[in-house]
Amino acid sequence: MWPEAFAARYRERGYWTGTVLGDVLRRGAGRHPRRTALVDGDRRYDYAALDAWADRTAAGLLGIGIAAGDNVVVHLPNTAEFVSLSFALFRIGARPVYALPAHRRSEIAHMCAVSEAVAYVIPDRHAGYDFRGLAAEVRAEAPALRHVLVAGDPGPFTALSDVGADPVPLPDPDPSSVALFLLSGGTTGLPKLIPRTHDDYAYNLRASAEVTGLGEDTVYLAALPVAHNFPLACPGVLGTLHAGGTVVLTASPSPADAFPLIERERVTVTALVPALALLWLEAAKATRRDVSSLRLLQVGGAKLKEGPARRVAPELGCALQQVFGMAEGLLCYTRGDDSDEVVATTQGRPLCPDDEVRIVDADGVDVEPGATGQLLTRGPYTLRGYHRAPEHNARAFTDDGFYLTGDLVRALPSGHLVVEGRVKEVINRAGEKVSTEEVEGHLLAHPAVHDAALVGVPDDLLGERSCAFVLPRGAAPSHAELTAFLRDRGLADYKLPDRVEVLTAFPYTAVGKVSKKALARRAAD
Ligand code: J2J
Repeated sequence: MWPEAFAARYRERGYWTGTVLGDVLRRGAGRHPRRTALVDGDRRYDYAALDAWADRTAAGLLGIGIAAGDNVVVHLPNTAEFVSLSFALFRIGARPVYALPAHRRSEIAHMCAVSEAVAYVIPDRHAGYDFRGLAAEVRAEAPALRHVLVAGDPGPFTALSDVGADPVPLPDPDPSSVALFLLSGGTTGLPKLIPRTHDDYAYNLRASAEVTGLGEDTVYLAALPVAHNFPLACPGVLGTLHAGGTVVLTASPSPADAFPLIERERVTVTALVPALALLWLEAAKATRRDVSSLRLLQVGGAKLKEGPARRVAPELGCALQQVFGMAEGLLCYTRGDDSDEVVATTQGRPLCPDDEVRIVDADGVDVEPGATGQLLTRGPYTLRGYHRAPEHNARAFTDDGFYLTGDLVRALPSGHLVVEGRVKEVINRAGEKVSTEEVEGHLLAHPAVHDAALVGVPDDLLGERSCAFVLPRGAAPSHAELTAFLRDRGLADYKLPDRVEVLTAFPYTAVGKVSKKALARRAAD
């Protein structure tokens, strides 16, 4: 957590206001109870109804013994239950640990273990997958888990809809306490949990809503998985509810599903990763749907190339905002009054005047202005440490609390940043982050794999794809065999290598480490 001098400054400057996240919805329900807050397919909730639902769920959760300080792994797709449950948990001071829909046993069991979760919340089925089977496996591995709650048909577990009771007086969480945990995409080895406090996340969503120009007339389409920081609070679902707008949920961001919703609900703002933005640009050429209500498209999660950036306004008929963000905190946005040039060629500038940014060389020394180096940052909504990861924290932060982002950037005199690459061992596959060390660890568990190295290969659509180089032990395993093996180990699909290449030896660097650069060149060729 932040040292007291920093906390005092962030309060004094009005970033931390003592707002708890449960109040974001409560205020809207008081001011405009009949306005539509949330649309999920045919289900529509006004602010009063969503607020009352969250209160009933909060009372029900307390009733089954979930209390302040408890952690709950929330593994729900973009559904109304995700939103009402999140507010219920915020209100009782229990902390959602947000899993992505694509996560499977390996990730979920790890999240349950690290957070000592007391409950795990799933849909019955989603995207052709039965989550109740997964829950049975996870429960066998997670002794602290007391409840499995299911949105839909519960099977052997408890229906989330049965966890409801008449509202009871609720405790007031401390605004400086942890409100939720996000999953890190940018670290080594197993995924880390990022604690976000009420104060810091309330600032995150409020300032993001301001800089993005959200208001009561905003209709925000949540097309990316809302468990991710970007569509959740940048400004996303929570920022839209703070601004008094309407959130429209879709589980599928494909143009075939999203365009009809934009037409029907007169959507004004949405957020996409570059790979999806490219699909939308192509689909916009031929669509008969009226998407003219769109005023702003946010694109982030991976670098948007200048070519597609320049196509957004003419081809989709809306403004573009580039977003360079991270679940760890720092958010950079291009602004409405930035020139077209800046919007097309930079990834924005930091959200908060008190976001401190350093750009350093390999020795940790600040580079000359305009030169490229690793981005370090600290500020009022950037974490000071991962949850229960002291060894990793010692490497991921400087002694004075700067977070090492692992991103290579350069700064323009205006403060806008251009992302030039990264030093971290992560593959950014269509905005989804794949830790090479994590996947290599699983590959090494295969009896026919002597050694393994995963590298990213540039890809026109996804930005990057993954290629696994393996040194076999005996007969080389096939791609299909390795894929089945990794799936069996419970790894999310987006982490499966897109390609497997068998080698007899790895190239090495001068200091005797496997040369990922040489392997990446080889894969790209
Ligand atoms: C290049 N790389 C980018 C960009 C993120 C908003 C937007 C994105 C995220 C996110 C987020 C990038 N250009 N525009 O949480 O609130 C890469 C960087 C960064 C990492 C963080 C948000 N935008 N990236 O993507 O935690 O490498 O958050 O450090 O998933 O994505 O990944 P993640």
